[in-house]
Amino acid sequence: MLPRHHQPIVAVATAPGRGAVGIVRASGRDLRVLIDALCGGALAPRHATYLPFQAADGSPIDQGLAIHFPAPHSYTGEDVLELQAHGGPVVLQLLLARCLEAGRDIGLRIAEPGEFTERAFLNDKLDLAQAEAVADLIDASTEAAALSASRSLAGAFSTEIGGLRDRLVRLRMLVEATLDFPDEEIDFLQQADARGQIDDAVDALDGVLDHARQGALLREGIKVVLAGQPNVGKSSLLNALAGAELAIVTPIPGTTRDKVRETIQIEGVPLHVIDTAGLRDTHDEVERIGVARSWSEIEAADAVLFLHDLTRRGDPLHEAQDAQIAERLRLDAAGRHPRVLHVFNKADLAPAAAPSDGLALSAQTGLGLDALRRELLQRAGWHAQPEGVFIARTRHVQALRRTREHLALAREHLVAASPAFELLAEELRLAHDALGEITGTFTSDDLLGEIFSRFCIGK
Ligand SMILES: Nc1nc2c(ncn2[C@@H]2O[C@H](COP(=O)(O)OP(=O)(O)OP(=O)(O)O)[C@@H](O)[C@H]2O)c(=O)[nH]1
Ligand SMILES: [Mg+2]
Repeated sequence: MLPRHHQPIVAVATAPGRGAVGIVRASGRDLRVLIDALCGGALAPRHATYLPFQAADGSPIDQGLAIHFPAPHSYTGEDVLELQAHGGPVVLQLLLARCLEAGRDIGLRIAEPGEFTERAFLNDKLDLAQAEAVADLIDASTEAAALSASRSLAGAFSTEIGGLRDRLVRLRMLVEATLDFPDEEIDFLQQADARGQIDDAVDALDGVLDHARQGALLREGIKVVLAGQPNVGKSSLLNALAGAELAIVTPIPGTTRDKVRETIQIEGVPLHVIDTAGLRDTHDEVERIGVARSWSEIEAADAVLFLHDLTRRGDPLHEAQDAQIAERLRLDAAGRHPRVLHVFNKADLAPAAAPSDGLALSAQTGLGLDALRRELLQRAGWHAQPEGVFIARTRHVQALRRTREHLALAREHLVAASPAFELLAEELRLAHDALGEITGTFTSDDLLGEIFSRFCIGK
């Protein structure tokens, strides 16, 4: 623990602005001084007491509920005091200032973002994956994301990680024990079916990895860029997907100059859809900057919808320009690329011309939009029922992948013609460490700082 972890902290826990109730929360090893000063004496543990919050001269700042959660039975595991006052910004600032004044002698200071949850983590109230789920629950942009964050917070993800960890611990104990008996190493490991155990661990890990990927998708979504020549209907498609008139649509080619971004959800999976300026060579300075931005969005996209105008199919100029874009998108000879989906728009005007190598739709009538949504979900890699998913982050997926790599190397050492048992033991240790990063058993202070700094203040 760092010195700052020993200092008592205080913050307004409710969102800024006016509200029926506003909460000031303090946490520290011993908050008696603060409680006496503001509440006029000790409080019954975990009971709401209605009382005046006292200023230094004894006059009331506000009347409200005070609750004392004595350590260790609190959110942070420390002494926690919660003051529920009227939810006006000025009242809450007055209360906060009064707390700081009354707590000066015990070193009370304003909490940094996420510091309450960080303490809960440091005091083993939550593991790191659960602490992250707290932030994800607060930040959830869809119902499915919120419910899955709630499952992670309740420990669903941590339990799966715990199961994997137990397997690794058993394997490590087995291998380390054999290191003490060099002559019988091979027999010993064969008898215990070490290889079978590694294979089982990899299978179990793949299951968790799949769940975590789905959870990360639910939390982070994917970035979908609408690209194509001017006037093919990119902005119309964005508006149709979003169900709102977000981007300007006109029959004039080159309407969109800057990117327009909107997050939509399909079955609870957030898709960050970006409409871009139509791709063409132009002498217009503004449009040229727009086109450059389009390309940088395309490069950073998880999926690119390459739009074509069905009514202009066969038009040599249109086809030649599409071919130029295709080249820059690095499509193969058959016009394919894993990230690129061909979308043929304006199907309402050319119903017979729907090609087989993409989706035909009409941004104007909505024809074919459902098929596009299904295709996008599939491309995103979504195949779960949202009810069973727990939230996860890219960080978790990466740690699981690293665990898997070390297990694969461990297996290679085990099955080698002349097995290197020290290296096998080392790979298992590295696999164990990588797994521990998820729940925070092995996590650097830098990473912790990074994770908690993204929380809101007071949480
Ligand atoms: N009939 C029909 N017209 C469409 C459809 N989609 C778009 N349009 C029309 O095509 C024209 C261009 O649409 P936009 O959505 O502005 O096209 P864009 O690709 O964003 O064009 P730029 O911003 O210039 O690159 C407008 O007149 C739209 O009304 C469609 O599905 N059917
Ligand atoms: Mg446009």
